Amino acid sequence: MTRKILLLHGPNLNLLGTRQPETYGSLTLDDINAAAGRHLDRYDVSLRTAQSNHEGELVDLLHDAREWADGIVFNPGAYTHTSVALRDAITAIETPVIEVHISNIHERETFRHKSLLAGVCLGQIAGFGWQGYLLALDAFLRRWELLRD
Ligand code: CA2
Repeated sequence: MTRKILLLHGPNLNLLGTRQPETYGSLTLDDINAAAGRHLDRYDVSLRTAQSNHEGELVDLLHDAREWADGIVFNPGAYTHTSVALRDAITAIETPVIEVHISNIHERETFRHKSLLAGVCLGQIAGFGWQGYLLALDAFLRRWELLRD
C-alpha cells in the first residue's frame, strides 16, 4: 500500500532563497520540495506539495488532504502564531500533522514562541533549517515502520 504525504507550506515561504538567508537558508521552495521527493525515493511513499499565502486556502488544502493523505508535513509560517482556523482544521481532519519550522521559533521574538497549532499536531520540529522537513518525513516513515534504524 503506497502511503501518501502532503508537504504544505504557508505564507511567504514562496520567497525562500530570495532573502533572509541567515534565518531561512538559501534553498528555494522548489529545492526543498525536490529534496523531500528524493528523500522518499526508496520508499513506497508518494509526495504532493502545495503552498499558499492565504489562510482559507490552507484550510481548504487541509480538508482536501483528509480525503487522500496519510500524513501532512506543514510549515504554517506566521499563521502558526495566530490561526485558530488552522488549529480547528487540523483537529477536524484527524490526519496526523507534523509542524515544521526552518528557524528555531523559540529563540526568536516572543510572539513567535507560541504555536496555536503544536498542541493538535503529532509534534513540532524547529530550528534545523530545511532539513527539518526531512526529519518530519523520517518521523512518518518510522511511524509506518518503513524506517527502523
Ligand atoms: O521558521 C519558520 O519556518 C517560520 O515558519 C517562517 C515564517 C515565520 O513567520 C515563522 O515564525 C517561522 C516566515 C516565513 C517567511 O519566509 C521568508 C522567506 C524568505 C524571505 C522572506 C520571508
